[in-house]
Order: sequence, then structure tokens, then C-alpha cells
Amino acid sequence: MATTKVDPKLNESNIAKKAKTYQGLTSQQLIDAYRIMFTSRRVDDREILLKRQQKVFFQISGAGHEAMGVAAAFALKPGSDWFYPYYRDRALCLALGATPYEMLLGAVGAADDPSSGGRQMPSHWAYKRLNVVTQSSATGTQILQAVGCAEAGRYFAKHPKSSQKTDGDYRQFKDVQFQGDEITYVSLGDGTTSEGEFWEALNTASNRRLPVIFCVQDNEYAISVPVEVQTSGGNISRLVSGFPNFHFEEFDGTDPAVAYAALKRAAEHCRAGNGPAFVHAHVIRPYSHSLSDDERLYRPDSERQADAARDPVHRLQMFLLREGILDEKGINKIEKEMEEQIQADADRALAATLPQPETIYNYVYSPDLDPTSAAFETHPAIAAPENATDGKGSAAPNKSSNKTMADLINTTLRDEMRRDERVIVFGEDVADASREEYLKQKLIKGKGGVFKLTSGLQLEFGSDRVFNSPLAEANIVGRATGMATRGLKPVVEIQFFDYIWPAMMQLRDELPIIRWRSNNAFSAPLVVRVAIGGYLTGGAIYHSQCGESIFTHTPGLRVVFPSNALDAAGLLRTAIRCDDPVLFLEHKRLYRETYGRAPYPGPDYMVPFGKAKVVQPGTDLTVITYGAVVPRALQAAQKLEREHHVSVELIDLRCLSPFDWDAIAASVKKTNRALIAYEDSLSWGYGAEIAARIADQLFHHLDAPVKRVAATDTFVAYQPILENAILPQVSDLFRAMRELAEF
Ligand SMILES: Cc1ncc(C[n+]2csc(CCOP(=O)(O)OP(=O)(O)O)c2C)c(N)n1
Ligand SMILES: [Mg+2]
Repeated sequence: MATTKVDPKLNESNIAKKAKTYQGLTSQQLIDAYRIMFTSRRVDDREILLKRQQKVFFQISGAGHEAMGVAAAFALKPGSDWFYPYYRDRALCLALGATPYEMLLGAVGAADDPSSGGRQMPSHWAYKRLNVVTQSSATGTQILQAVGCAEAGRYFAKHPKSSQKTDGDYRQFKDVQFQGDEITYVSLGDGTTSEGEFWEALNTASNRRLPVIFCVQDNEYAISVPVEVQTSGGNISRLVSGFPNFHFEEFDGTDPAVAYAALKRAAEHCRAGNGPAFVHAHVIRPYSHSLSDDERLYRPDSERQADAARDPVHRLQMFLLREGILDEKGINKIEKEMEEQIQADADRALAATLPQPETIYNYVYSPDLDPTSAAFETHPAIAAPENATDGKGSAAPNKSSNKTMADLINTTLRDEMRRDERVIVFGEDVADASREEYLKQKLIKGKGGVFKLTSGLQLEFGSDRVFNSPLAEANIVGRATGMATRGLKPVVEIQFFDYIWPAMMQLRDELPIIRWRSNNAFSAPLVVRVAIGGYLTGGAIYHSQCGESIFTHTPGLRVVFPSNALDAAGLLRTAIRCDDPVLFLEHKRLYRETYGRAPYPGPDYMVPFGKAKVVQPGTDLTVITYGAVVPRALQAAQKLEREHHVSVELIDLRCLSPFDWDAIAASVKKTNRALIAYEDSLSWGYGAEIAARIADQLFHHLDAPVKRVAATDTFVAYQPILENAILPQVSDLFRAMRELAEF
């Protein structure tokens, strides 16, 4: 494979042999820098040509940013530090060891493109061997992940045993590498500093003194929007200067020696454990935003010419000549070699094998560990009771079933944290007390979650493993994603489903797609626990929402929604041990309900994903439901049996993605009638998909239309009269079942 890395044989005769260094860079390093920067520019040019020839489909260049790339690679430790670059970082990736051929494979979308196997646009770098982590097109999402990456490195350094491979769960498939003094580099453009996640990341890196270099490559434009519109006062360095523990640098990023010296100082600060660094480089963008943009529409020639005068490739060439480091012959030799190399690489890349259509489903989920398999099916250590009834048609507690769902979730977290030192818990209010000394002095009991689900975990496992996050949901999920990419198993909490939306970019565009978009090079298996649902009497709009179908509509995410304590324990354990990201939905109303309590099932009890439970067998109609509607549907079904002798088969899905189609089909084939009942608002909800599948695949088995019972198409109101009218009640379920039976 061709490489742009240091060539020791290079032109010794052309090098003016001086011991002199330039801001710490030797003559040889400057020659290497020129080779890489020139190559970077020429790969861009080649891609642009190929795009015009319609042989590649998208182009975005690193032009103008090349000096920053080589400076960062030279100042940091390739292969041991971690890199979250952005699309302008072509020169960085080349300097770290990626090849032009690999980049051109990305441009054509070849099967062997190491970044994504043809799934992502070119310039979305991912090189596992170089610790260059997969990135998306969403500007700014990489920043919180980089913070999580740095946190993981620190955690493994403090808990080295946790990095060991262990068979039998996700750890078997996750190599952990870390260095005690490692740095995480993350880069972004000036426009991207306007994203909230940027500020969330700075805040946490500052507060935790994390070894992260934030590198803002300021080319003064975000597509057509100039920097003074993005950034109050037009200079991001001024705005961030108050963050504690940071080392700050602001400089001309078109000069590799200046950039190198600044990045070296930044790296020293980070490696010494003093905290993060903020590196603000003024660069240029000579080639428009991308090939889909024409900057002449919004930038006059005068401005573009002023930029061109600072072109880093040209500037370095002039510098090498002026300093006598290379003569014209030396320059020409490098350029000719690289031109020929890129030509040959382009020819090879154009002939490379393309990905086959049948591979599209590869790596949506882990290919190594299947959480729907029998490996995740274990029996409770103590026999679980059947759902008992009080003989009057309502679900009643079994006297021996004394653990609530809240109890068993807490116990499962405790068990798994004892078993697996990679499990860490964070979120809003999840710690017993952030001011640890109060706990140590036994002045307080500790909180452990607004619903007390994480109570006592910090006391047992310490503040390294259980801690409060800032009040920022993207911060929670973004950091957790970075940690999981490195091999930790964060089990994070979103306090209320109603407040999950700030994390939506991370939950939709990042976490579930990391494996697929990197063609299995990276993955981020973690658990997001979320308190969800209504029936709270006073929960109102912002403490009662459902919305699970938004997430079941996201490939790559497992979505679980237990209705009772035993399932919650078994499914949570599967969620923690499996190799996929899991959204674990916990119904607040069920946390301490008498329905569905169970004895502790032991530290290894697991329920596989995608396996429904027949809560009650029946012959006349099938009710498919989950969550807090399960006990309500059971009550309605029992009343229907008593009063009308209708036998209802009640199915609790337990897991919404994947869901148990076989159980639904078997039941509907038997009863020929189907009702889907769910707590979310009716339209576009989870039931729509199930109803469509039944209509599509079981049409000939149906004796009646497929029915749905759900909430009204409103949000949930505060006043209980309104809440009752909005959420599906036992009476609504009873009526719908009776009508369906009578159809
Ligand atoms: C979250 C998000 N919003 C919008 C876009 C579309 N977009 C792609 S690049 C870009 C401008 C980025 O500007 P800047 O951060 O300054 O980086 P530059 O391209 O100038 O290097 C925009 C708006 C996106 N990719 N992601
Ligand atoms: Mg910009």
C-alpha cells in the first residue's frame, strides 16, 4: 500500500543538513509535512476530477486546512492517542498513516473502503488501526463522544483489570486499549461551535480536567454563513476563555510550524494531567464548502484572493525553498512521486470491488452476540409466581412476590456492577450524593435517582462508577457513546422520557448507527434507562409522555419495555450483557405497583430480547400489548371472561424492537381476531406497524378488522378527569375487546 508517511530515503542530498529546527520541527519533518500536505491537496483535486466525470458521487475537501492536520499528527502520538476528526481532516488522517488509496476507496464507495465500506460519504474518516473513530455528517456530535473517549481512557488507567477480555458477554468482542497519558483530539469548524453540544463538551472537559484537545479550524465560514453571524464578537477564543483548567492557543493555522508549536504546548498541558486544551486555528477554505456549493455566490473575489495568499501548501513550498531545505528539484521530485502514486491509486480504486446489495443488513446489530438467542434465556433462581388474581377479576399481588420493579432494577444494576467492572452509571441525580464527604461522615442517607432506582450504588461502587451528570441529556448520551466505543458499558439514565429530546441527535444519528456506518469497525453497546409513561394522577404533559415508536423506527437500537418486576430484571441483564445499544423503557407507574412483583431471581436471570410472554392464554381474540397497559388489559380480559365468557389471549411483547412476530402470528391464527393496545397516542404509534403486519401477512386468518386502543391524539393533561379521558382505561379496553369479539 502506498503511504505518505515519513520516507527515510527521501532526498538526503536535497536536504540542507542543518541542526536548525523551526518551532521544534526539523527540516526532515518539514519535508514530510510538505509531502503530506501536497498529497492531501492532490487527493482532493483528483476526487474533484472524478466527481466531474461522475465516477464518484460527493466531494468535500480539506483544502486550506492541511497544515493543521500535519501539525496535530506530529504533535500527538499516532496509534496511541485518540482522534475524532471532521471532514476537513484529510491531511491529519494521511499524516497518521491512512493512505490515498484508502481515501479513494471511500470516494468510489468500494466494499473495502476502511471507513465505511461504501456506506458513508467520502471524508467521513474511520481507521480503527489508527484510533480514528467513525464520524457522522452531523456537525458537532463528535465532541461529546470525544469527551467520553477521554473519560474511558482515564477509567481504564485507574481500573486496569476492567480492561481484560471476558467471555460470555459483550466484553468477549471488545478489545480495550489505553495509555495512561493518552490524549483525545477532536476537531470542528467555526460554525460548529454554535452547536449546544460543543458547549456541553467544553463544560465537562473543563470540570473533569480531561485530556482533550478541542481544535477549532476557523475558516470564517460555515457554508455561506460568516463567522461573525455564528459567534458573538466573531472570535470563539474570546467566548470560551473563562473555562477553568484549559490551556488556550490561537494562531495562524496555515503555518505548520506555528501550528505544531501550539499543538505541542497543548499536548503537554493535557499529558501532564492539567486539563483540556482549546486550540483555535485561523485557516482558509479555498475550494467552496463542497462540490455542491459555489462560494462565488457569497464571497467577492477580493476576499477569495486574500485567502489564496495564505494557502498553506504554497506557503510551505515557498518556505522550504527560502530556507534552502529543498530546492526546486527536490520539490518537483516529491510532487511527481505523489502525483504518480495518486494516479495509480485512483485507477486501482476505480477498479475495486463494490459492495453487494445483499450486505445492507450486515452490522445493523452485533454479528457476534445475538440477544434473542437461547444464550440469553435463563431461569429464575427461585420459581417466579404466576400472575395471581383476587377472584374478582382484578390482578392481585401474590404474597410471596415481594420485590417491586424498582427493587429488582436496582438489584440487577448492583449485581451487574459487581460482576463487570466496566459497568458505570451516570445521569441526572443518579448518585447518592455528589458531595461524597457527607456520605462518608454519615451525615446523609443519599438520594440515588429521583425514583431511587440507583440508590446505594455510589455507596457500594464509588464515585468513579456512579456519578451525576450535568443537567444536559445530549451530554449523557454523547459521553456514554464515546465511553462505550472504547469498551466501557455505561448504563445511563434519562430522568423522564419527556426530556429525552436534547439527546435526540445522539440517539438517532449516532449511537445506533456507529456499527453500521463503520462497517463493524466500531460499536457502542450501552444501555439508556428511561422513566416513561403516565397514569400518574398529576403527571401532566411533561411527566407522562410515551413515544416509543420514534425509537423502534431507528435501526440499530434495541427497545425494551417491561411490564413487571421479573421481566425488568431479566431484560435489563440482557441489555447490559449484550453487544448492542439498548433503550430500556421503565414505566414509572409500574415501579412500585403491586401488580407484577416477584422474588429476586438471582444474579444470572436473563430474558432474551424479542420474546413475548403469553400473560393469559385464550381462544376468542388476541390482545397484543406492553408496559402499563398489560395489567389494565388483563383486568378487562378477566371481566370479559366473567361477564361474557369471551376467552382472551393476552400477549405482553416485553421487547418492542425486535418484537415477537411468531408469538403474534401463532395467536392470531388461533383466535382470528387482534387488538393492539398501547398507551401512546393512537396515530402513527407502535400499534400501527403491528396492525399493518397482521393485515399484510395474516389477512386470510382474520374474522374481523384489526383494532387498536390507545391514547387520544393529544398530550396527557394534569387534571385527573382529563388524564383518564386521554389514556386508555380498563373500560376502553373492555369495550374494544367486547366489540371485537362480537364482530
Ligand atoms: C447538525 C448539522 N447541521 C447542518 C449540517 C449541514 N452542514 C454541513 S457542514 C456545515 C457547515 C459547517 O461549518 P464549519 O463548522 O465552520 O466547518 P467548515 O465546513 O467551514 O470547515 C453545515 C451547515 C450538518 N451537517 N449537521
Ligand atoms: Mg468554517
